[in-house]
Amino acid sequence: KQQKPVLVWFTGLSGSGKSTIANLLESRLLAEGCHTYLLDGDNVRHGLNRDLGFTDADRVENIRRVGEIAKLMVDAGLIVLASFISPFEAERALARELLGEGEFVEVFVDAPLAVAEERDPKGLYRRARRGELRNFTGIDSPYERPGNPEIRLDTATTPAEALAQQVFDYLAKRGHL
Ligand code: GGZ
Repeated sequence: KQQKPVLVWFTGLSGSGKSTIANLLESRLLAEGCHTYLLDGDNVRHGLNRDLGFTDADRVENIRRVGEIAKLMVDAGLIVLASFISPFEAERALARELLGEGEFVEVFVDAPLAVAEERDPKGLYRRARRGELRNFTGIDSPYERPGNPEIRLDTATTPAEALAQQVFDYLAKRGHL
């Protein structure tokens, strides 16, 4: 199977649907015979980045390391999906520069704060609102909306399967599959 390696970078609030969409996309890619790897908080923050928390400085370092690891994986020939809040435009831009325009696709998973907060699958927004959890993105820590993402997904109106398909179609159109 001939594939053109790329880093697909999902950014958005906690509860926006990043990981759901990234997982659906990965399943679609695997069904096509693509070689993929999904990086997210679950497999990175418990290992490589277990020394990092959620201060601005730690988030910057989290995203910097993820960019470097993703670059190695793209060099190895993989289609890499990265699913992180990645709240700062500067670090997303750094990942873009590291990979180069031909190997980077930024996907803004655009859910209004009210929608993400209403979902609150882990009760984190609730805890943040009560002041039990500090530096929570969207509550007392900033999220900088991407100014010029390749793809913006509207999760408030469209089901996750259709959004994953949108990204799949974009990758196919760009000749990555
Ligand atoms: C934001 C937090 C926080 C704080 C724990 N702020 O929805 P989740 O639970 O499963 O995913 C979120 C995850 C965010 O980690 P990232 O590595 O993606 O963040 S960043 O890119 O900003 O470095 C959330 C959980 O960790 N979580 N505390 N204070 N999200």
